Amino acid sequence: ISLEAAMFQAVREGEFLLYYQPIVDAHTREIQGFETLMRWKHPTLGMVPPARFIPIAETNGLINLLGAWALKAACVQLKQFEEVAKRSLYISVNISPRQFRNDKFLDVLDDAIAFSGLLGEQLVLEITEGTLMIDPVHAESILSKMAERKARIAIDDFGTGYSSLAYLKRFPISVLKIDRTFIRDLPGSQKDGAICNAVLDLAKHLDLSVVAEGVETEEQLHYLEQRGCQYIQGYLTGKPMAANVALAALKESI
Ligand code: G
Ligand code: G
Ligand code: MN
Ligand code: NA
Repeated sequence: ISLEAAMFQAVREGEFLLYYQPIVDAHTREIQGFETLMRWKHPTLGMVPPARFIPIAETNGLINLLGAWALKAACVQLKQFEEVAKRSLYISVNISPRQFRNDKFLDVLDDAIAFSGLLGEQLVLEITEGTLMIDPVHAESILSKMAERKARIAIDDFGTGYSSLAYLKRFPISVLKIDRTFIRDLPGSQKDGAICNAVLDLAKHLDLSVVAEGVETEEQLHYLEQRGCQYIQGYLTGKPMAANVALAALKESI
């Protein structure tokens, strides 16, 4: 059977699960929140990477169902993380272009917030530049409704899309996530250093938070921290992990 047919079966069988990658304070390294990353544990194929199944789900529309489940499950999970950590945390969830444009998206968001009992401000929704640019007028209306709910918007893979900086002025954006391709060759690469510095400077003046993605070495963390990057996400400070592993990490940190 095709991967696509297997996906519908997988939804029924509950084969999708969520991993959580820590987002830490660059200075203290304390966990501030987690990015939710979907996984598919297929009984015979093993772990199917999201790069294989998300594009299919995006094409056939299954992403709306999967994404709604992920958003709600992640919000509920965050409550348990907070109980163990004994402090407030946030959860960052990827929203695909098709989910973002779906009529039901705001209902899905409201349901996740109400069901979990999270505050809107504990929720970060990650979208790409491309998602905003497909239909900027519609995007503006959805984003303002998200802002009413106090949910924050992060631009994922920042700097890799085809868009102008004008959207940073137009839309209520709170967070820039520097794409890991700009981090990989730090601190050696002058060009990547210049790009990171420019993003950090821009963010400072626009009052945005910055998360550097794909941080794998102490040198990279040090470089970014020295330049005012407040948040770090990467294998150095935590790989994407199952919920029970994340819980253990939080327990250890108190
Ligand atoms: O670990 P990583 O392989 O988890 O994820 C690869 C890509 O899959 C990410 O860049 C992200 O864009 C996408 N992805 C992972 N989880 C989700 C999800 O829950 N929803 C959406 N829309 N995309 C996801
Ligand atoms: O596109 P998005 O930023 O949503 O997805 C994050 C992706 O980056 C996931 O596939 C995740 O597994 C991966 N990732 C997270 N940290 C690191 C890292 O330190 N190095 C590399 N190479 N990939 C990472
Ligand atoms: Mn992301
Ligand atoms: Na990214």
